[in-house]
Amino acid sequence: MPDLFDMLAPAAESMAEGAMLLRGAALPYEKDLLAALGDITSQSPFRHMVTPGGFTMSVAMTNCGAAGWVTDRAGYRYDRNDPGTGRPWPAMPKCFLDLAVDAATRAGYPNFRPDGCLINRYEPGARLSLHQDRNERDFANPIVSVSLGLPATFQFGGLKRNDPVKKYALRHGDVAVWGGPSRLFYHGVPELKDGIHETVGRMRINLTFRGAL
Ligand code: MD3
Ligand code: FE
Repeated sequence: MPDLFDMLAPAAESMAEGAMLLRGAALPYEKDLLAALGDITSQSPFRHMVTPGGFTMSVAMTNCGAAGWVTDRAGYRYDRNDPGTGRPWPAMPKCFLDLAVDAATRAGYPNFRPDGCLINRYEPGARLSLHQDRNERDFANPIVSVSLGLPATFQFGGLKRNDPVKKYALRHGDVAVWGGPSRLFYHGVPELKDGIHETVGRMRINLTFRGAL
């Protein structure tokens, strides 16, 4: 039987085959997510990582869960330890896991159990150029993303870098699930516009839940 939350949730919007946008789905979790985020970043702070090509990323990152995504001159990979602290990444908070599993279930992936969450922090001007996410072991797992704070434009293309891109506004509380054919689609975020969000401040935070290992 659907609970009150399901009944009040707006219908999922399809972005592409396998990709669903759940507007506002993180809003009931907002307070818990922001508190848990503070715990995580006190243990594993945001940092600007370096790409294999030697560029410092404008997006600052950290991770929680068993596996964290990292990049340095040696390449892109998942690591059980935070290279900054030498210790395991902070555990995945229950509210993170609950939201990811709930969203994946609503999008048609009831068996998804993420083992890592990459946390991206965009300050005004930060951007993420068009890329594919292909460091995960099994592309049958979807990726769940949660947007918090300032709104961003999200660019979503196809399997080839030169495929035409669609643009979506991703706002505070929006959750998207990327599976099936869309799992390997190129995507990116152009420069974040300046602004101040009333609960998150002068930044955008994006959580991406992954089956990494
Ligand atoms: C579509 N993050 O962390 S979230 C990333 O807003 C990343 O921080 C962006 O791309 C951000 O890798 C976009 C939406 C997203 C995340 C992963 C995807 C869309 C995706 C993987 C495959 C297809
Ligand atoms: Fe990505």
